[in-house]
Amino acid sequence: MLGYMGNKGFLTKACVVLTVIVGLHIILMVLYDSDSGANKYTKYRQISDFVTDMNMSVAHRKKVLKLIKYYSNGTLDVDLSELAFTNKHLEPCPETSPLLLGPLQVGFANPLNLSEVREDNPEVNTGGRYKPSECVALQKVAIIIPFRNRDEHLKYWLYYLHPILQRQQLDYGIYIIEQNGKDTFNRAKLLNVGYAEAIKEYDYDCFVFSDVDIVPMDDHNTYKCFSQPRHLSVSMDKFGFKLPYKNYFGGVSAMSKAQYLKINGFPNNYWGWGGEDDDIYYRLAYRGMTISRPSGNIGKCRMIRHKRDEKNEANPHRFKRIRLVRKMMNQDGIKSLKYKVLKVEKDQLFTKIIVDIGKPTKGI
Ligand code: BGN
Repeated sequence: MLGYMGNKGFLTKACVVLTVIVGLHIILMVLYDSDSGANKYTKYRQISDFVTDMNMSVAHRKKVLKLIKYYSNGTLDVDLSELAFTNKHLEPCPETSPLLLGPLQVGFANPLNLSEVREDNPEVNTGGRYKPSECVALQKVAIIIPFRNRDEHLKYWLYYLHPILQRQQLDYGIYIIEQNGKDTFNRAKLLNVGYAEAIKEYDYDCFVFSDVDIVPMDDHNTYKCFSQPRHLSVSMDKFGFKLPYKNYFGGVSAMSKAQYLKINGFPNNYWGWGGEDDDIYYRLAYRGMTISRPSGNIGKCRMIRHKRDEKNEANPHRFKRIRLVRKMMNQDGIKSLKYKVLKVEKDQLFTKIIVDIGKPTKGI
């Protein structure tokens, strides 16, 4: 019995060694045969295809790649380390996705069933995570939604946004940040929590901050980051499909990690409705940034009509706070953020994080 097993082990090893030697031979022939002008990319593809076809384990693949490098004697000027970890060589996605449809019908009359939304989006994985299988996404985007008591709105948001984000060929994750308890709502602090929690999970390079009740009406309005902070909800139905004022930065916005950190994130001390989005706008302006926007047509979106939430009354301190942005932005932001995660719920369509963010202290 033992002798037989030993024999089988030997035969398997011999086969692997033989395959590797033949493989190396083929690769070296390809390399030396190719004319000196053959570009790096062709070489990369040839090696990549070969290594992938062999269907080896990652550890094994690494060994083979080491050997290839050794035998190519330094003539191989491609980065082989990358190949060891990818099963398939994918091209980067194009700058504009070919899957976009343009203007979309958006309405909120029919009630939705979350199980159906899950079934409609089979490629979305636990936590609301997706990345295109056809190409390497250009950006890794965390979408952060401040939340409390808006389950109906969330269903519409997920129903509309998941297909749009997939067509936009983004590598994305959905984070619903729910404020626990009944104290006054604090949108900007919840957004900071979303940023802090999302980066613990994945190497996101872009953050989209969205209200739960806003849905874009054209999928060319890509939920990604630009060289300047992006305002996406530029023509909302509620404001007659135009900006309510020039520096409006509420609703849906996107910032790269660098842009967000440059302003020390968002203020933590706007309790109740209003002003926090203007504070963020001034933070950006004081750090020398400008706002990038899609055209009014592409930037059209619908907001779900609803009555003012309880415990989100207009914040009477917002006028005073706005005047103090320049002074306060260094002290108050992501660097001073404090909160406690109470529960994390992983749905197929989203990650919900229930947090204790405290309550307003007197005079704020
Ligand atoms: C503005 C609010 C914004 C809100 C928009 C649109 C303030 C600050 C006053 C100093 N700003 O008036 O927070 O997003 O209306 O509703 O209240």
